[in-house]
Amino acid sequence: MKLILAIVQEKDQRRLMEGLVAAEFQATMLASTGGFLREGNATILIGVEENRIDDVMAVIQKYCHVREQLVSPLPPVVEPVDSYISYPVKVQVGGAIVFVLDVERMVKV
Ligand code: 2BA
Repeated sequence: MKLILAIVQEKDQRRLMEGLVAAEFQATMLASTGGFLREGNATILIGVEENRIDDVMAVIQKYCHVREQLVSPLPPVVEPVDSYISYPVKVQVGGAIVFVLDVERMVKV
């Protein structure tokens, strides 16, 4: 068995969970925060048999989209704040960051 851990954008989380349930996968959603943007995202845990990993990936790809986001960099610590002009920069976020982990044992008691 494998544990798929997918970090997805807030905008995609609801439809992805619905898509997973419709495809008969069991999933748990945790609220999380990205370290770079400091914005809410969702971490979804999905326990699956190895032969269904590609099916889960297909559902994730269907519902998670790449988006561009503007970020205003913080002023450098050494410069006076009033002499610093910050230009927003674009970063690409998502579709999803996916980790696939080995599961030693799953027990339901
Ligand atoms: P954040 O850390 O908020 O990052 C949002 C997006 O900002 C990233 O999108 C990436 O395009 C950009 N970014 C991140 N760090 C950067 C940096 N030092 N310089 C420039 N741009 C940077 P994604 O790569 O799609 O990641 C989306 C979210 O997935 C991340 O949100 C983070 O919560 C999670 N994530 C990504 N890679 C991870 C990893 N290796 N381990 C754990 N979580 C990860």
